[in-house]
Amino acid sequence: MPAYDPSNIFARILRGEIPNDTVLETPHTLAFRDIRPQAPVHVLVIPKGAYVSYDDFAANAPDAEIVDFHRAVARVTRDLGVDLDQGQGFRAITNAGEHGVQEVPHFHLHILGGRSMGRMVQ
Ligand code: DGP
Repeated sequence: MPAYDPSNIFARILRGEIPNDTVLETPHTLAFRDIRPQAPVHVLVIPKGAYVSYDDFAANAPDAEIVDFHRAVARVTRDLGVDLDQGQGFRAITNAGEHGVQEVPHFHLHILGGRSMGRMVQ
């Protein structure tokens, strides 16, 4: 696992150095709109802790942070109306490392919805 780089853009957002369009904040998690949205709903959900990627988070975060993060994901899908009770669904993806073409080295989950996202494999 590469060392966590505290100068990454999401660490700066968490420190309040860069503004963001927050949709939800919980004790361990922040969700905010992606600056380059690829769908009508495009939100990034990030843990407040310093984790490089999903495997880093899943392996190393305390249980309380992991639960808080996933409950926050569910709340975001409900609050933005893309959950399956009120909406038509969403896609949740995370990019990790070079092959995942991860741009920002702080673990984040993309929540995309508001339109059909298409098949992943054509
Ligand atoms: P990736 O690391 O490839 O999973 O994608 C990073 C995403 O982060 C990309 O969709 C654009 C978004 N992004 C990059 N910089 C900023 C920023 O300063 N603010 C916000 N809200 N989003 C950003």
